[in-house]
Amino acid sequence: MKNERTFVMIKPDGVQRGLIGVIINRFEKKGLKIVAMKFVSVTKELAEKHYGIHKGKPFFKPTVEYITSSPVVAMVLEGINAINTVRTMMGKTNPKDASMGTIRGDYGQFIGRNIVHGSDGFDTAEFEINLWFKPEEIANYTRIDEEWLTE
Ligand code: IDP
Ligand code: MG
Repeated sequence: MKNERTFVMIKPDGVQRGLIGVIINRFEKKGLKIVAMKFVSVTKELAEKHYGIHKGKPFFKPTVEYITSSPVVAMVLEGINAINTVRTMMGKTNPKDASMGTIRGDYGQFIGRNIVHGSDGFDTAEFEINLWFKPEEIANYTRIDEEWLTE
């Protein structure tokens, strides 16, 4: 089990539907540490870089349009197994297939409105964190509950 950082975004529908607080609250309660966070109106250029791996796929253009349609909350979360923990907490890409108890399963209904993004692996996390944040925007600190969170 490794201490990791992962990039997480509350997508435009999450912001518009007033879900910022409940989503952040889930990650906080799990014990993931927020080490960077900002409210961003995403440019087409940033969206295209973020989803660059999907360039050429039929959902690329609509996804770029979706992500640039309204502000998002971008953050870096840190914790043991943070990358997989966030993916598990988000649920499957299509909210229709996502288990109840996951963010997408509890709050979403359509694949093109799936509320939240989380990096899918170590290399992607590094790429996305560097794409969205400058090093000085990421904080190094200890949370007072850390020693009670780990064994
Ligand atoms: P992920 O967000 O669970 O990692 P990816 O396959 O990496 O899923 O797709 C990136 C994003 O592109 C999805 O979260 C969703 O917003 C959008 N997307 C993926 N597949 C489709 C699709 O078939 N129709 C519409 N949007 C899609
Ligand atoms: Mg992905």
